[in-house]
Amino acid sequence: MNVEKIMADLEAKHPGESEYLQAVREVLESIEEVYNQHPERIFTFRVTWIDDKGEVQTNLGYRVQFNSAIGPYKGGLRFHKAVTPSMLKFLGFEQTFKNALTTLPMGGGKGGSDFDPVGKSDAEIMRFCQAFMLELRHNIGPDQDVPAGDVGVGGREIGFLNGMYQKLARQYHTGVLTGKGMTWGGSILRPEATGFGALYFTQHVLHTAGKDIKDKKIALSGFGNVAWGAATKAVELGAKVVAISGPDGVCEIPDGITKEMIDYMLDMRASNRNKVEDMATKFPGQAKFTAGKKAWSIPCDIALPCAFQNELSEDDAKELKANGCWCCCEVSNMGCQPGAIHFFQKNGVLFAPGKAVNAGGVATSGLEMTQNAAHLSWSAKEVDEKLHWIMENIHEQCVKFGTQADGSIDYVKGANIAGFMKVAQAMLEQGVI
Ligand code: 2IT
Repeated sequence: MNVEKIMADLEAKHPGESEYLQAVREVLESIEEVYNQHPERIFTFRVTWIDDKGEVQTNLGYRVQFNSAIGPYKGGLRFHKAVTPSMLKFLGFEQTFKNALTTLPMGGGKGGSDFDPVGKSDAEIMRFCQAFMLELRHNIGPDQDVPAGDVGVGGREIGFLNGMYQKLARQYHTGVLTGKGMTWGGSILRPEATGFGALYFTQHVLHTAGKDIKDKKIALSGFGNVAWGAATKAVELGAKVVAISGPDGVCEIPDGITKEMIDYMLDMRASNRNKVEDMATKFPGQAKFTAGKKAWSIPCDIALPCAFQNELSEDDAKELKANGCWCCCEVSNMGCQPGAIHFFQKNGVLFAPGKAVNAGGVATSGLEMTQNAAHLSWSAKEVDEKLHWIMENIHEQCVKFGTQADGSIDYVKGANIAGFMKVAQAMLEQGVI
């Protein structure tokens, strides 16, 4: 984040408010230098496990504890062959601001491994998760650091991780991980929450622009947990999901995704094959697979990146716009490349960034922690109402800090400033530590 750019934007918006501008500059300058570069702590560890052939495999595991000014470190674990410390640092950095936006008392963290789940058996996944927890357990706990899922880590993996944690630590607190199963401390709606929250946020963006989601065509990328939740809520709200995608290509669904197809996304995730083509094989009349193409090649009104960072390039943005797309809400963390964001903003395509749009996931993790701490569980209605309120509040914060002189809303600026100001204030008030 660049202090001068933020200040120039703020000065344009609040001309002459010298005390306010001075206070903001002070906060930004005092924190930025130290903060941007430096997570509080990074653990790196070796993970050895035995594959189904009886051979020893070795991976690297990490936990980045980025910032704890607002509460215990909180953020997901990513298992993906491309995981590096750099990737986890960017995710931990984003997570810190995102968590601040949720209004809940959570600091920022991220972790994971370069373990590649593709093609692994359930038994191999279990042995890997157990070996990973053998090390990770030393640095986590309900008031210390609370990991959850991310790419490659869902309910199955959280189960294996939690089982091993409890066995090793002999501590049966339910709040060590979030995204747990419903019978062992999980929150109802946590699996759906990232996608549901993203659609609630999208609705606010659309309503603020005088539009409605009903009957709109949505192209989304991925077919994992986040894409599944987003597709479920999109259909419930009357939109039509016309594309899903995977690393192998895109499935076009001209008549819109059905409930059966959405259910099948869960089987595709559980199979560890990582191929979206399986949807077209299962539903040949309804889904048409094209190898090597992205979801952004399918004409739509709204694009929802739900897979991986940098998955939407400037060229993709141009193709989307040329095909009639007028809104992109980033659901994946940093899903759009800078050139794509710039193009959207310059060409009148509504754009909102991941740290605001996808915050419903970690927010509901926060609600899971609350339920665990109080030893109770809330109903779906209660969780959904809280999730609604949180997404509305995040949207309001974006409007407050991102409204431009011409009345348009820069959601990127709004989310960055709102999140940053809260973290910076919490750090300043707690002194040099
Ligand atoms: O990127 C994210 O916000 C997540 N992967 C969810 C983190 C969490 O702790 O629920």
